[in-house]
Amino acid sequence: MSITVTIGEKEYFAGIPQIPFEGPDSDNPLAFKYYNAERVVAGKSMRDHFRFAIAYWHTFCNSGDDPFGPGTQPLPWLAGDDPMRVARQKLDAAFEFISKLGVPFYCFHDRDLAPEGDSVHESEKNLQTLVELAKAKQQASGIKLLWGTANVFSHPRYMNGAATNPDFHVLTHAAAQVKAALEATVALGGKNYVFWGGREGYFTLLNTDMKRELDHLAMFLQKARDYGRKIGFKGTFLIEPKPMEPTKHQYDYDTATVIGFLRRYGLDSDFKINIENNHATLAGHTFAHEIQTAADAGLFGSLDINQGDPYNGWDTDEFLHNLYDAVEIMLVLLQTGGLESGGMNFDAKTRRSSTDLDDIFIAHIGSMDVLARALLIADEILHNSNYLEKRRQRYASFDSGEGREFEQGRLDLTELADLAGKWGEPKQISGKQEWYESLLNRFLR
Ligand code: XLS
Ligand code: NI
Ligand code: NI
Repeated sequence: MSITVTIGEKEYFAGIPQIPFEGPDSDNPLAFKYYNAERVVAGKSMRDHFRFAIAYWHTFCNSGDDPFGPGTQPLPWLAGDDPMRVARQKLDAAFEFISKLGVPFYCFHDRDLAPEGDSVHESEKNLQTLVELAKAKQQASGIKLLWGTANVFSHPRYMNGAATNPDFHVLTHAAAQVKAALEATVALGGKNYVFWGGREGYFTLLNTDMKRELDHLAMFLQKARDYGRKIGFKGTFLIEPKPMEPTKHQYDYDTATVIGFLRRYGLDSDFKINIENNHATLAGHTFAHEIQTAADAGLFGSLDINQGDPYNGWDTDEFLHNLYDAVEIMLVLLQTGGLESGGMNFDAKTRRSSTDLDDIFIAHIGSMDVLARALLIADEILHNSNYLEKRRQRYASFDSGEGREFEQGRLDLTELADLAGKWGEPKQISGKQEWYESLLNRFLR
């Protein structure tokens, strides 16, 4: 399953060939040092461990603007005044980039792919036109769609929310967009469909009926699910939690909150969770914690792979480059069965001051390598150390005798209390945190 380089009307990344694997000794910034798609680790190729996907919005639509200044990165495919022409140029650039990088998947919002028109109908037509072109590009390159989604947060009409907007009229526009984005996802064979509730939240409870808004959100998701299934979508619906930004309090705060929501409204057999590292940081959790929480609930879906900055409180969407964190993630993924129909979507952008076109390649290659290296390290820790045995031993008192009976529900509170009286004060047992941390560091090589 290899990817064929696909160039459109114009070659945007001229001089850059398909990125080769050259191994850890290479100093070529445009080569992989660790990511070798065919290499099998723990019974699976690296391609299947990661299922990397390129985020259309950051990589092809965003030229580095921030609240304090305009874009700095001259992206040649965004030049021109005709929005449909620009959309076609963007598609050319996207498939050239993704195929040269050799990545198997991509992800988009409706508005990344095609511009909004003057009416609901015209917006739908624009999207359909681009979907047909994208279909041909997918066929020519072998690249597939990991997920589609609708951008129901940028347009000013969504300033008070989309599915949770207090004005029903606004909700209907969100429905029109989600309907068209679901159709696009089905037409392109998307494996998943994502809901990130950008403006689904509130700034002050004084003007907010939270219960009613959450009921509306759930109803909206149920109707989206029903429509998706009706038009033949067999994939997974995903909710992407984020605690804040743009709203002060977002309803999909973190993985645990979303698990509760899905179960409360009976959505947990169609929906799973798409976890983003930077959002975990904002919620005060590690990425590993969020993945473990979702996996333990049987609701782990997919990943938005990036990293935030622990020193400030917003979504900086940096390319993941921290090896230690990457190892923790891969340890969890290897133990929980990993990505099934999910993937690792680069919801990340190059820094505003990284203005060369090849910086986009360097950024993605860097992240793919750090994750591939982390996979090798995590696999070694699991196979060539006593890590698992040591952790299992911590719980040995539940493996037999009364501990076992407790796990089986056969001891009541009085019987438990009697044991405390009989056994007296427990012997102190070290948690050995530094031992575990040193072990991980010993394998970082
Ligand atoms: C924003 C979100 C967004 C989703 C897709 O913070 O991460 O990019 O991934 O709508
Ligand atoms: Ni995201
Ligand atoms: Ni984000």
